[in-house]
Amino acid sequence: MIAKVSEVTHQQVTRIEGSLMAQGMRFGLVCSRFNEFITSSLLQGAKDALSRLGVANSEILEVMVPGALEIPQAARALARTGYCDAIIALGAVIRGDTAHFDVVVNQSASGLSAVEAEYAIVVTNAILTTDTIEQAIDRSGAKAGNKGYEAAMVAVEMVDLFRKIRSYGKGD
Ligand code: INI
Repeated sequence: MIAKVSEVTHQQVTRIEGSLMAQGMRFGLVCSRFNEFITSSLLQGAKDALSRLGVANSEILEVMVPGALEIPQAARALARTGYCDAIIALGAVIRGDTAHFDVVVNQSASGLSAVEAEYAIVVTNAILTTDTIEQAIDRSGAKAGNKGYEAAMVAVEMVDLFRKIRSYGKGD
């Protein structure tokens, strides 16, 4: 006889999700000085988020670089040290300012992805790419939130998620 659907029991699918528990995590903040009036707010936002989540200043390394193009270079050097669980990239590329906007945007993003892939480390990207200064202001703490704050929150969640996923591995 075919069982009625109501009689069939299914094991629940296991869902894994990162939480915002930042205990035992260390972070690298890599921030560019170009458009510093924007990037300083992103940096402050990232530090505020980590502080809210209980991360002590002693667990944070803040690395300053000239421009967004240098962010992946410093991120790579930092990843190589093995010091941190996550790197948070903070910068501002504004189209109005630069003829090589596309170069800076593409190289900074692809450079960060390469670091993430090569070192299997969490890298979150709060390098703003905007058409105008107003848009950059909006995304660094005005109308559209603070992308530095968000990137730090995402970094904590992803480190925790990777730890949980790793716990399903075979230990090799
Ligand atoms: N760097 C930025 O972070 N934002 C910009 O908007 C920008 N503009 O406008 O050119 C910029 N340029 C500098 C670049 O990141 C490098 O520092 C420079 O090319 C030296 O390598």
